[in-house]
Amino acid sequence: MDDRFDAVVVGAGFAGLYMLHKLRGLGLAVRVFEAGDGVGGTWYWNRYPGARCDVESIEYSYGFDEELEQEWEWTERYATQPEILRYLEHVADRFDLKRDIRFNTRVASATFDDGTNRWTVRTEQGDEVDSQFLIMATGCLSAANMPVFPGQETYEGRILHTGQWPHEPVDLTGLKVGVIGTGSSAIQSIPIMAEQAEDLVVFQRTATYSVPAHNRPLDKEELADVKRHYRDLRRANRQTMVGFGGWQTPSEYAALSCDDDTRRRVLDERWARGGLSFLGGFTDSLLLPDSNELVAEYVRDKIRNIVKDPSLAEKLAPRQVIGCKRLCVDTGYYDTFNRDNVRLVDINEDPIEELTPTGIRTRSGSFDFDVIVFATGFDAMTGALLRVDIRGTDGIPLQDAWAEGPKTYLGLSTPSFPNMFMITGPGSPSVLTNMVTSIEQHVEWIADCITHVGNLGRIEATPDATEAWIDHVNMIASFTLFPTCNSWYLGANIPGKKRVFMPLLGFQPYDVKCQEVAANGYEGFDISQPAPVRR
Ligand code: N01
Repeated sequence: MDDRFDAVVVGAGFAGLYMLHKLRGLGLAVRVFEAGDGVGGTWYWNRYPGARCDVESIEYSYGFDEELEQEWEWTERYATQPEILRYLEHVADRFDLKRDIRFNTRVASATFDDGTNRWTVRTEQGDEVDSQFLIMATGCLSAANMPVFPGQETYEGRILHTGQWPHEPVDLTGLKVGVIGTGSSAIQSIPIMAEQAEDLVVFQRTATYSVPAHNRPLDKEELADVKRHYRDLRRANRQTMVGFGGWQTPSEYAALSCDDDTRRRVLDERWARGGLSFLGGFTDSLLLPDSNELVAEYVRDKIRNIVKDPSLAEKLAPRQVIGCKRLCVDTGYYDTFNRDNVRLVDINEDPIEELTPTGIRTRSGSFDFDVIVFATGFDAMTGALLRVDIRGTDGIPLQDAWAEGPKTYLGLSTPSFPNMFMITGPGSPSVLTNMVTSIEQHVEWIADCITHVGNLGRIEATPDATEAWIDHVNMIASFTLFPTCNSWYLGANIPGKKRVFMPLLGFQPYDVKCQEVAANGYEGFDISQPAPVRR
């Protein structure tokens, strides 16, 4: 029947595509709903200038199919958004996935029926389908955070959000452009927008640590070598805490106990290599404030060396713990502020008072803009889940169940919402890892679990296991410096959002835990499997 499925998957990004492929391979009838008119998820929406992944392309790719990884040729160390989107299009075509995806279709609600143990899923476009399992592959960073400033409705220019960038090219040549925000999206787009715009003003709330990408083309030899050893790399990545960098030697130094020369050498080497592994130079820098400060001050010094105006350099130099907010990776970000057409407004000193018909008025001045770019990020990790009206047993809304913050067991499941899984949900390592490694681990675990539960079965995380898991996630975070700043990991970027540290630190131990849970008959879950009908 057209409207009855074994599984409904919401989202057709990296997670939804692999989930569909995996479940179809098990012989299940699957329907995917995708709001966009194409596959790609985050790589479909984030088309802002300069968008690229800051996990290296050879690692930010699927490992589930050896032929796929052998045939695809990445061209740069860090792939651009268009290249990643082409890759996902290729995957969708290669595995004939699109025939089971409804594009331009946004899921509005999902309601669990206690009697039948099935979900009814309704879309904004009027579909109503019925499914045993509901799998939310909605992404951790997909619900745009669009702050509303006083007077915003009066602004007559164009407002763009980096996470919802138009599909047609946006030409900023000769325009006056304002950018609000200085996170990863801003750091990548500002240098490129500055080359086009006549005048670019950046409104900074929190200065950002960024390390150079040192992006470069991948040469054929290097790629061929990786392909010869791809299995080893994938295996090694699964043994790391972050799901990438499995071939890199783990640090043997604590910043507080090595001598100045060694510390300097380690930092210089990591800076010269570029990328996110900069933070892995020392074993103690995400644990001890004094160690962290040594690394932070190194980056501040780099900023002081790059930015010619000393007072501007001090404004761009972050003060919070490095790594507490996600580290950024850039190409020419700080240097962009040496340009004559670029200005910085520190909105802590000079807050945005309102948007006017012609631009932005701060406490001390007015700026006219043709375009204002909101690089203001996302309602991370829970936003996309809570924007769907999901109702579990007894009609309980997910919004109510998570009023005090997300409550999950393993980041995969939440009590009172049987037969619903989240891919890279809050409480799993997700955003603190290479997302593709985490997605593959989740998809494979969910597929095994669904096979175990079987047709007509029902599985639900127990409240006790969930409470214990939340304590575990918090306990691990409390050993580190991660909870010490206003990051989106804590929900601190969204006014009124309950502050809870959402991701779990440590991919490898998490993977082991998930395997143990499955091996022990899915401990922490209640499973009911009706006896098979005998004829
Ligand atoms: O969003 P962000 P993003 N008034 O939340 C500011 C991934 N990603 O889209 O820090 C004024 O980091 C906000 O200020 P503050 C990556 O995981 C990856 O840049 O909250 N300012 C901040 O400066 C990343 O971390 C890649 O004080 C406001 C900025 O807007 C995540 O996505 C590329 C404000 C938002 O920064 C999100 O990145 C891009 C307000 N009302 C993204 N509200 C790569 O792989 C927010 N801000 C390279």
